Amino acid sequence: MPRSPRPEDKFTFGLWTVGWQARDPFGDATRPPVDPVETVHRLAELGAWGVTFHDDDLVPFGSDEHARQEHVKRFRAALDETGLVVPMVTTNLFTHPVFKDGGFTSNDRSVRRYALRKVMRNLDLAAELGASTYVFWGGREGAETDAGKDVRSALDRYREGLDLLAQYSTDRGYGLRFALEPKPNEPRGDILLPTIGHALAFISTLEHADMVGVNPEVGHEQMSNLNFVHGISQALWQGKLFHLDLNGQHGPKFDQDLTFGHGDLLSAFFLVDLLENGGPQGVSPYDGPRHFDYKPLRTEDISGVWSSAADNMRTYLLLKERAAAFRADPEVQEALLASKVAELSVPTLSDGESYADLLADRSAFEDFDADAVGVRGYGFGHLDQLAVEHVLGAR
Ligand SMILES: [Mn+2]
Repeated sequence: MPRSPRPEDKFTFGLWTVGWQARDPFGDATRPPVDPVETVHRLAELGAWGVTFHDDDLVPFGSDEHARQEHVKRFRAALDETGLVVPMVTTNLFTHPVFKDGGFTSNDRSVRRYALRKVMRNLDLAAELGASTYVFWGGREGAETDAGKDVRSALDRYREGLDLLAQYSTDRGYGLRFALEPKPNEPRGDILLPTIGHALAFISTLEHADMVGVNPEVGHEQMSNLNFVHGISQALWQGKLFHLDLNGQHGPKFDQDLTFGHGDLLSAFFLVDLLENGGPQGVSPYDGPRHFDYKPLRTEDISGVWSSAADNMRTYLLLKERAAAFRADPEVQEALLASKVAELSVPTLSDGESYADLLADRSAFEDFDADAVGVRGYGFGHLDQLAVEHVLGAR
């Protein structure tokens, strides 16, 4: 039995997750709308730390300034009552028909100018609510046809938009960090910056590259059949893991947004192990929010919504317990040693050794018995079995 979630676990949820009315391309809503104020109270009761939102989740699109102020005021009051924080905010540049060809990369210049203004207005609100991260998911930045989109120009415009917004945030002293969220497809046939790797390469071209990182989502990488743990590891390695979206996914298919762990459980286990124990001496290499971006199943009623929210946190804490037990198991430590896992952190050349020294080292080549070394097994299978048994609670 895991303990109950606590604010120090830093669990956060998007308003749009529990608030999803379960409309899909084939069917109508199966649930009523949920008032953001109720979401704040429910999440606080469940032990969450914070809540996140797209501008339009909090203030319906097209609201006048007075209505906007009222929505924000009610939300703020709920935050004050519960102590919930808003660590991340983002923009909806995908629902309204005006964004059907994208926001920052629409072929229509007037749409691009409108999109920038929509983000700027919401950056003001994000800063006002104390957010430290601003996420950009460009779900409509893409195409269905290669004929209709000049991808190099689209990337120019994407960069222009992010450079401008980074300058705006910096000039205003907002202290926000931007996090780009990759996704390969859906809703567009092909989305720009489809994977963590594409996003990292793009970020290196930005004027304010230092304040821009990534917000990878479990299912988005797995839709492309990529290993999420590897992607997160590289983002950490490059100092670019600014935020992350946890959920579940059954391999390459449509974006399922399942409850965390409900999909590839072993990957979820190794992800939690990485996030909680992956640093030197077992110190967490990531201290940001554990943010859930999932959708309660369309088959569930409103009570199923709140129980699924709790399930995300419960599964994370269970896996955290299992990962700690895995690390503490003497047989696992022995297996790690046999597999030479720690040896990979030893540089291939010694301190001060040059390639000339390597060339002079006969034991490295001339006298190296490749056949004998080639015979040795690494024991990764045994290590993996130990992990499986820990996940199953068998050890
Ligand atoms: Mn998703």
